[in-house]
Amino acid sequence: MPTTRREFLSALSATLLANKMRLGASRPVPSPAQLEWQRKELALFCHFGVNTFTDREWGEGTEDPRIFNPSAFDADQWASAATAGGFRTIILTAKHHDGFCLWPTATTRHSVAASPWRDGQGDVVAEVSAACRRAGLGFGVYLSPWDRNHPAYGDSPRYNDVYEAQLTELLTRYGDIEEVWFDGANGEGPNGKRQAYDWPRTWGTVRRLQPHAVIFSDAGPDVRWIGNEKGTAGDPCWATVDPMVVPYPGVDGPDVIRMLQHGTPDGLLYRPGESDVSIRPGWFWHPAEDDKVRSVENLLELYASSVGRNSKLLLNVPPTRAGRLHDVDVARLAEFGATLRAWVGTPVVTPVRALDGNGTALGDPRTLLRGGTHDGWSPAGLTGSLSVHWARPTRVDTVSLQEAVGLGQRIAGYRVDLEVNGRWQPASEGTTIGHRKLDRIPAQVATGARLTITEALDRPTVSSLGLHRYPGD
Ligand code: FUL
Repeated sequence: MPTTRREFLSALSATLLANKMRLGASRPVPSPAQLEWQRKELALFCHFGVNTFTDREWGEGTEDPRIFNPSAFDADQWASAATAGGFRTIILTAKHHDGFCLWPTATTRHSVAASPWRDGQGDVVAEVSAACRRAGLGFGVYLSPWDRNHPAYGDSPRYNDVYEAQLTELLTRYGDIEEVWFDGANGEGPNGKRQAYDWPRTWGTVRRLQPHAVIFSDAGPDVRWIGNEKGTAGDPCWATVDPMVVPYPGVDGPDVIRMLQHGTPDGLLYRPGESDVSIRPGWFWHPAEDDKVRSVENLLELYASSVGRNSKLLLNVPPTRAGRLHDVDVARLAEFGATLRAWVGTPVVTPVRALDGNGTALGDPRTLLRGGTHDGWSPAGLTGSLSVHWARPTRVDTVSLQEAVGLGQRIAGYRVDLEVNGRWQPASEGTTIGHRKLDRIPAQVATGARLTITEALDRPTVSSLGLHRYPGD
């Protein structure tokens, strides 16, 4: 790291300056790419490669490329399963730690070109990116820096050139890349050597070749890891972080995990968290796990503990040896998508009146609270309340709140009360809201809801307040 530390700090100060200049804001605000990334809420992760054929999680790098031979590869099937589930992006493991490349690269013979699949003429990255484009989905790549096959690994400058060449191929051949996913694993190479990665160079390459892509690593720079692989963000969860606590990928320790989980209200950088988790116990497909696919209820809980806490959910669904997503997983995704649309996608009440804390009418709540990124309802000062009212008593058990995060994340305390039989009853309270906060509450038959902002770091703007009912309740 020491050789690159200076470059890190200069990149950091450039980002800080850019943050300050954007909208002239006093608090960090998201870049347009970060904002768009978070609004998509759900991305599908696909771990696919030689491990799919060896039934392993981490390949050794010694696998024979001839084992890679999906029998009925169909990237459109992946894309339609993603769409049915409500996912907006697919991120593919173009290369995992075993070093096998899913595209015909000039940097190694250890790739699809040496496999019998499509007579060595196939290109998984090309087919998945094209399927995403046809389906209107974003496309992202995972390129493992750790490479247990490449002979140059551990010979730092030489391997860094190889890695740069691989990244360049991926970022120049397949159209728009929405997210580049950098895993922090740094083990030994085939020669027993460890590699010093050159992150500033790598990130610079992404910026140059795909300026609209967001870069993920545990430390950012655009999107941070949420600190676990359970699909659970911290509560509270700030999009802002202190970069001095998480200065570069691979840095470890309890302070780091706390920062990744919760962010910090006084963080200088806007760096929202991504929650990666698998629909099965493993990241790759294993036949023995076909009956261990998460239930719809469990997936909805993951949504609530990630997206519902101001994070993004990156759900891994691994393709099988056929090169298709398994029927069980496909059915689960479709059911998850339908249930989520019926729950968070469908408010059970349509408020007809909105009043401020003094009882003054605020205009049509549908216009005021329509989920904008830069507008909504704001109290006169840092705190205040708003109530919405609807015509018929209705059973509700979930509150969904959104903050206009385009202005920066500002809300640091809130309370929700429900109007039950003409009286306000406490329903939920919390700290951060951010892009979305989802609170499941004891079911009540209510005619109104009141949101009170109890603490904020700057004048807050609430962009939506939705009342919902969990399907089946
Ligand atoms: C980890 C890797 O070691 C796993 O195999 C998987 O790819 C996961 C998403 O990241 O660090």
